[in-house]
Amino acid sequence: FVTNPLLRTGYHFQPPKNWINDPNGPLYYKGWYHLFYQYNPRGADWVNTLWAHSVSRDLINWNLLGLALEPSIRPDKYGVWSGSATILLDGTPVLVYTGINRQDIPYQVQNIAIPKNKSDPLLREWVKPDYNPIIVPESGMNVTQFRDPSTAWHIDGQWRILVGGEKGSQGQAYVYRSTDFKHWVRAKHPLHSAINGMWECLDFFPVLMQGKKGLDTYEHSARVKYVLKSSLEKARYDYYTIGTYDNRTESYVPDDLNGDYHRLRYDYGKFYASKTFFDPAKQSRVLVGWANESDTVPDDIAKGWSGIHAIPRKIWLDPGGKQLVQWPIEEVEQLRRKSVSVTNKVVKPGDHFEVKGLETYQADVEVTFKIRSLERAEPFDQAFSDDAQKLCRMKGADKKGGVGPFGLWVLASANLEEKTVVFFRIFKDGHGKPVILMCTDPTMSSLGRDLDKPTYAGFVNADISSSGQISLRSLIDHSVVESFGAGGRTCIISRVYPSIAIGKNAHLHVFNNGDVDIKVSRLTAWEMESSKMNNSV
Ligand code: DQQ
Repeated sequence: FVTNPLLRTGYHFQPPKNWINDPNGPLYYKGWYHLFYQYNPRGADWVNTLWAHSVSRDLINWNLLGLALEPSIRPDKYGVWSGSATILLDGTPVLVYTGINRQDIPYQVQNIAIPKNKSDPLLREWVKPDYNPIIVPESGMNVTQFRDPSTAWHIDGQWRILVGGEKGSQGQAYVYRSTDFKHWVRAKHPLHSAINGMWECLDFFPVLMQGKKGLDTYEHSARVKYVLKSSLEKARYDYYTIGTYDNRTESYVPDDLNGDYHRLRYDYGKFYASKTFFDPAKQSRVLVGWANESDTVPDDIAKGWSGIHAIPRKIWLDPGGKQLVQWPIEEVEQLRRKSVSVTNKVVKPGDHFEVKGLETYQADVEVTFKIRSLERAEPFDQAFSDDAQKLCRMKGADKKGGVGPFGLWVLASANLEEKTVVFFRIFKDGHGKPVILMCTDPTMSSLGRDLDKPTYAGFVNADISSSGQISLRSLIDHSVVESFGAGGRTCIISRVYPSIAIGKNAHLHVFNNGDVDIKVSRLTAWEMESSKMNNSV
């Protein structure tokens, strides 16, 4: 059943076939958004990858251009791995990426590519100057853990770029500086380091302390905070901290000194190797990320494709300053078609109702739940305060609770033997303060075998006591369920492969498995049109 074409996404980015992973070097140039991505042109499994290239006017509808960077020079002969784009001061985009230069071990060096023809808005051809590689590991460095250069930023006449690494068990954000973007010298100390393994795909960018407007990487003032994101190779999650950056000492200090261990994540689901970029057209910072498959590699090869990208998300600092907020870019709403709304509907304990009158295998659902009282909320066990996922595994969607679990059954079969559950469960801590858990429970998502069905969960930092309500949005797309709790304070994307609840056999329900009434103040579900994914230009 995994080869059923109805499990391919309709509006989440993927090329026509084969393997993809990390988004690379997203950028905006002369009216076009450019997305590069790790790609295997020969099959649906990971081999030493290269960069494929798609362009878009809106980050939702894509044109496929082909390959942008292939192994072609000594410093990238055995692989063109991840990297980033920087727009130079004169407006020229450049790509900096990791090349693998040895066959026996993945020895990593950093290379640059520049457009052959700057007047081509599609940037079809890239040239690798003969001064490559621009950065090589020094003696004593772990040469197979030295990769994924970040977007560069410019302050006081100097460029800085980050390269991720590992020293002992410490993740490293090495800083390299240059005045001409050719010759790079490492700053004595890393920007930051911490004990948690290799830091892949580092991203470092400023955010305004107030408002949703995004900033370019070089905007540096007293009114900004910085975000440092690392993709932790072992955990396969994207973690970030918020902090301050001092360009004189070239150091970054997280506001929460334990932040490296408190583990804020962009997304509590299957979301990895993400990257942000500044969109000058919309003046916003946009996050793109990869969601891999949850089936087996032989299944991927049989179906001929593997990997999708999440819907690009606008990202900004929460007014409290302690976390980021993410929301699908508004352009995705152009795909909304037929809709159905439900208002002021009470769901009694143990009840559920189906949202009828539309197809929901490719849909966008927004719902606001009203909770009359938190009196019956279950007591929160502090032992789980750092492990939402474990709590959710124990108290899955079908375990009765006090306030919740309540939420959505998506991609549900007619007889409900298959369903993916996206829900909230509200607890009360020792001081009577609500603790909100958001989960995606895929354990019943498919009767198919050999599927990885991890329960994903995160806590939601939202004020439910005074508002008495909480919102949920889910973007459903055949084998993707991408959810945003409380306006994007907590996000969970997961991959599921129903064997019955496919296409027109997929249903959508609202359920309440708690002990108190929950009111749906408003629910709107839209059928989503497919985006143009791989058109030619
Ligand atoms: N994938 C790339 C690496 C990166 C990893 C290779 C993260 O450059 O560290 O495909 O998914």
